[in-house]
Amino acid sequence: MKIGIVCYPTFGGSGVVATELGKALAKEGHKIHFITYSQPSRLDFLNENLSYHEVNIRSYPLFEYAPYELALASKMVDVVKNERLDLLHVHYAIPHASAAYMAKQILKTQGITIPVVTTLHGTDITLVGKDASYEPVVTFSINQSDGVTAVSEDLRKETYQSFRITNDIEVIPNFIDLEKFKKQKKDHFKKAICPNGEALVVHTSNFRKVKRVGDVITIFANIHNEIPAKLLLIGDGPERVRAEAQCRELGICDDVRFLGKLEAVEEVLSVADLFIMPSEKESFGLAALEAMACEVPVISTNTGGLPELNIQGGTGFLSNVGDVEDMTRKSLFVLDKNNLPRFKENALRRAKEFDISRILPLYESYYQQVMEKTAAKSTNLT
Ligand code: GMT
Repeated sequence: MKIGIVCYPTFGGSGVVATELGKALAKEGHKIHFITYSQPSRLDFLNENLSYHEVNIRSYPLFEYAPYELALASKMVDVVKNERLDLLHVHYAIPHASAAYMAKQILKTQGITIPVVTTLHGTDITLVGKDASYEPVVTFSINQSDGVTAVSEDLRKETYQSFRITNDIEVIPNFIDLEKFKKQKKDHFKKAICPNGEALVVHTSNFRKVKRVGDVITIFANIHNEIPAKLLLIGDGPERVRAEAQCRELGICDDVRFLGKLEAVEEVLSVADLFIMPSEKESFGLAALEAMACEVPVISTNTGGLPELNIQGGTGFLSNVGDVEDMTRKSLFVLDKNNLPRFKENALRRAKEFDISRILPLYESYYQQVMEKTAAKSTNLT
């Protein structure tokens, strides 16, 4: 198949899923064309099956806000036509699904039918999409997509609850490449961070409010009061400055390190003992899956799609949003030397259920289904 993939090229989960999916499809022999405003951060190589088309956004003094959606739609038209694509797969509804709708209508006037699959990732539904400034467009473009997928059962449910959706939504969960995300032997690294055998706690996120990084710091400070421990924070974003201030107030700066955006997250996860994800909302929790693949148990909230990934008492524990005392107790239980090996084993076993080799065929067969349905519909119309 020749597939156009549209996504945010940054470090965010939706961009990571889109890029890893494209790379895996290319390995299977499909021709993949990424259409984004800059080269996706995980697209570290290009080959005969992988191409990248940059969306050029022309600025003009009249534009206070450059019309990105129009530039994107124009680029989609161009790539679909010139590369003879079979399907467009857009990740994150805003503004990709509506731009794809526009591209599809333009192409229709030129006798070209292009099926569009939209994947809902989370905040495009649970936070931003619901806002009155976007809701009508999000509802319309989901209903106009030829196929819609959501990354968890919970996100599917929430989409039906929050929008007037007439389309079927297929659940295809996030996935992991276990070749890349696996526990590596990094004893020297562990020794450098935890010279006295301290427990190593890790958090990865984009440091937005929804991630509740403040709770990570509070939980860690509580753990630190009980046992020798270190905290590594990976990623960057608006809440980082506040989190740094909180560490200073709690007097734990010597045992906390902010690593910023990292390419090789798996190297840090390889030496971690516990991953904390206290999010307010989380449609799936890809960062937690990455940790589990590296044999790291997870303490998370019980919100969104997290209970579909993290197993209570198995791969870690789940608590109510904001219940830092409960998350502390559970963290200490998991970190107990008598319990940790069992949790680590379970985390890896669970991660294997989301191996890319299991999830990729779900996308391939869904594409096939959508293409057949769209072709049949357009034949009936002519
Ligand atoms: O909030 C993030 O982590 C980024 C965001 C995105 O769209 O880039 O992630 C969402 O999509 C990921 C991939 O499908 C999911 O694993 C995350 O759970 C989801 N984030 C939220 O729902 C907050």
